[in-house]
Amino acid sequence: MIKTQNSKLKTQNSKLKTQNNSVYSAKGKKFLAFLSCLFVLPFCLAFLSCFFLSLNAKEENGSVFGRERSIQVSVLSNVDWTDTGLDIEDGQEIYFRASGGISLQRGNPMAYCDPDGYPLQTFQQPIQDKNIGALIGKVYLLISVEVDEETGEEIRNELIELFYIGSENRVTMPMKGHLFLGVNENVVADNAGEFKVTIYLSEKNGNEKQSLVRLNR
Ligand SMILES: [Ca+2]
Repeated sequence: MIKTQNSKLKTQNSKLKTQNNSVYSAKGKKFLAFLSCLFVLPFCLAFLSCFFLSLNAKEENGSVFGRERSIQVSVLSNVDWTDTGLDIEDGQEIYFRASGGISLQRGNPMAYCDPDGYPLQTFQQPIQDKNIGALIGKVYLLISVEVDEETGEEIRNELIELFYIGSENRVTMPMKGHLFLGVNENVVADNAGEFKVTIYLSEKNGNEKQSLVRLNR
């Protein structure tokens, strides 16, 4: 009987040791996790701070792509579209920064707006879900020109893509073509004023360099 009790006690002791070991093991893991947080978390925070500071530094230096060229374009509000002189590639990223102000109805002081447009959206404007009068862009690609045999009328097969810019925007070009800028309004003859737009083009790849070469011709 005594031997049996001893053997039971030994078994219980061994179970207790196992439990204690597992408790110590769990505590050890928690301690290691705590140490990891103590050293890794500040490192991560420092890395993120440096990253965002470098981004801010780029903005302060006026740099958008790291290496870029920029051109200035005056966008008159009383013409449909202003030719930027740029041929752009599908998927090319372009950064626009605009200033100035226009009147959407000459002589009406209430009709003034900046490149973000007047806070009104109508069905009679090129991009209907953006403010009327806002700065917008157009990519134009002429596919072919045909002549109607009966009427002699010229038929131009062309593709047009519009995109919103506003006062400042980085836009991925929706297709290859020629770049125009304008205001988001259809009735432009009664407008006055202009937007001053700086267009930033990355010099990181060959396609964008080609655009600049064509611009300088
Ligand atoms: Ca107008």
